[in-house]
Amino acid sequence: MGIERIREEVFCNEVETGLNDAASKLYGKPLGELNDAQVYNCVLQMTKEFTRAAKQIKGDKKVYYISAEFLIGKLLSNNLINLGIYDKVKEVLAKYGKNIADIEEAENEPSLGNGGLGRLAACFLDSIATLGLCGDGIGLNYHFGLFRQVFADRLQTAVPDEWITENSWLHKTDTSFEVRFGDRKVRSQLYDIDVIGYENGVNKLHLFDIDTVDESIIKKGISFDKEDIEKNLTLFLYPDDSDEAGNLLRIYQQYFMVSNGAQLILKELHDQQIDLHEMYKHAVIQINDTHPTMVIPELIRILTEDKAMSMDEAIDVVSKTCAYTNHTILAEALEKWPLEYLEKVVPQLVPIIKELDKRVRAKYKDKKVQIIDKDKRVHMAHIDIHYGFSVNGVAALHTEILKETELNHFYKIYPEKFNNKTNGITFRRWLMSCDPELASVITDTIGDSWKKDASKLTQLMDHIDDSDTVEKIMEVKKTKKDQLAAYIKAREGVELDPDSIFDIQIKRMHEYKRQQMNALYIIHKYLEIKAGKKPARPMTFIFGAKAAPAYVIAQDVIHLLLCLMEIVNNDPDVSKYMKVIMVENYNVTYAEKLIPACDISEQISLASKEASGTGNMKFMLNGAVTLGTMDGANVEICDLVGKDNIYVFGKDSDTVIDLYAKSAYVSKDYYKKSKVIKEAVDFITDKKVLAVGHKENLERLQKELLNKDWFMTLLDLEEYIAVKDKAFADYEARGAWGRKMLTNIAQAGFFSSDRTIAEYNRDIWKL
Ligand code: 26Q
Repeated sequence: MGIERIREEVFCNEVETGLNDAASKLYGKPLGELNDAQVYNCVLQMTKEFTRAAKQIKGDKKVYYISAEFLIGKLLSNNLINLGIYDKVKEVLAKYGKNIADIEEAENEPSLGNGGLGRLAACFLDSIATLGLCGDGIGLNYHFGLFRQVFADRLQTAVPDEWITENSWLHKTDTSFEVRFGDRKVRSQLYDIDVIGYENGVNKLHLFDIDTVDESIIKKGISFDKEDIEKNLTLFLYPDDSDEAGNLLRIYQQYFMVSNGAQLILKELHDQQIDLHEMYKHAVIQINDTHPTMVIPELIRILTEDKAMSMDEAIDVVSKTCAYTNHTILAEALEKWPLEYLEKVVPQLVPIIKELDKRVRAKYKDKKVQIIDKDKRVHMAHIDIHYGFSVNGVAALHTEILKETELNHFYKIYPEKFNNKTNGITFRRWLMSCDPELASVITDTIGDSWKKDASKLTQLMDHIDDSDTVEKIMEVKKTKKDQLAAYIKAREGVELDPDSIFDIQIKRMHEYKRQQMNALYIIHKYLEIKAGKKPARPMTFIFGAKAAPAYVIAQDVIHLLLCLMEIVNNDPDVSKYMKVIMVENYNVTYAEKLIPACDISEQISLASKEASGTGNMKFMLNGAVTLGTMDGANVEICDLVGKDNIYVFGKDSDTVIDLYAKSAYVSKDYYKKSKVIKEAVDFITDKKVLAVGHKENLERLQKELLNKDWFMTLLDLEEYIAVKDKAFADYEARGAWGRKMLTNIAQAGFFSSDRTIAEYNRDIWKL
């Protein structure tokens, strides 16, 4: 027996013993007699034991990734894969009559993020540990993550989504700090979650909380008493995604996070007897968007007040420690807090912020780079740029736009601070875990070195003319479509045809992402079919999206989609040829089912508005072909796969930026000029739609498109229809389509977050 085989058996025995021990300890019963939820708890217990035995990553310098959101999703299968015991656990469970997929279902999803920014933070933690880098996450332990979405009367309603159960991945620690809000004090409690690298060591995600949170203050839906911070501080993740007005509670949360983070970092440096004048040699703080920006003044405050540093010294050392990532150019998403709010919540930071602003004013006359503007609003990003050593965008185009337009004034002052780090995704979750069938075809074709080095996926290009490989990839896609159809049937009660084309748009609901443009395409197809023009193959249009509860137009788009779903799916003339489905409560878990089953990936934001996108990367990795604008990381996808393997349409970012600058876009002109556009927009308030929907919502949405259309839906609609039709037609040349799929998979290696993190480390962190 070979040594490998012996090791495997030892491992297998350990897994089985571990599971049985957990079963008898937790339930006093053998594993085979437990229900799925109980078995889940046993696997959780055993995984924690395995993790305890794994190596804790150490280093002379450490990165602290501080973020208001960590959208980690379910952890079980990812952790088992990273520990290298997934197959063993599956085998042992099967021996006891349990299916690992059912056990995974029993885990609650921690939805501790809104969307891309939070999910990126989670992928980054996975890659930091996988590369063996010493680095922890710092965030908040929200008792309720993003709301659970429930459709009622074809409208979105929001209800609390509890995720913490008696047994969870959280470890209660002995760490606790005092946090002061003016003269009110609260005491924090730190919980940790282990971050397990792929076949490597373990880091930590530190989530701060307070013991006095009171879940009983929740009233109807997700409303609650905003006043009593002792009861509500970490109760909810804010459901805002880039367009919501902030308020005091958000500032309370942000300060609670950064004050705890700063104290934790300083304590760790103190434990290593580091001279704080040299803290930047041992610590680097990556600030994820502006939500944690107050960590800069907070550190300066502590260093000057408690650690006897001069203001000059403190500013110098903090500036050498902090780096900032920008995730948006949408003006409304850049945080600007009224000074008066900060005075109410964190008066102790105000003199520091004023001092930082004073120094900027003394040096630069340009008002656009001031921290406090004439309306007494504090521009959080400006603090990061002046008092951090690195500013990065999240895709090549995004970084160029920051440098040339949005942050051009700063770029002129600090060209050396600006750099690009194109986003990435962890292949452990977004391929190995969610599409093991595809992972196995890849390994059969090129071996498994791609698992540690994603750039090896390009070896698949050697097989592009090998019809066997292409065939296998297409068979996997069909399998995943069958699985998704079964899942959707069970959850939503809608029957999908797995032989139809699965066209999928899943992401937060936002006007700039233009789900409304996709809706107009669906209307257009519906009208064509009604007029007798039948498509070559049935089409399935799938959506998943949550909208910020206060974002009215986003709610209206959801309403329109739910109305179209009702009309299309119940029209016998049409439903043979097309179906529409908007899945309820789209989240990470749902994404893991939808992405592997996708044929066409909708990435149709208005050029210049989507900083990067990361869903686009997940889809391509799973063999979907992108239909997209030249925006965010789509530009890099296009460069990698070539024009034959992506469907590109729409005006480019230069044109769009120019239209904004000149206020030259008039949506009505497009409506008047084009019969197709007019018919589609008019249909929003057609009697068929009004019969199933609400007049108020539908009229408001239609008016918005005709009179404002801030994100220029009608500008790109005709080209979108033409290019989408072309994609559907090309799908019929099955062999050629299979080669497009393979090319996309082969070129996706660049988008591994391992590559992104290696770049952060090389250029910014230098661990
Ligand atoms: C700001 C102020 C007040 C309240 C809420 C907010 C807020 C909350 C969440 C602002 C922004 C967010 C989230 C932004 C986000 O997810 N951005 C996405 O980041 C991804 C990772 O870089 C990119 O791929 C996406 O393009 C970008 O939209």
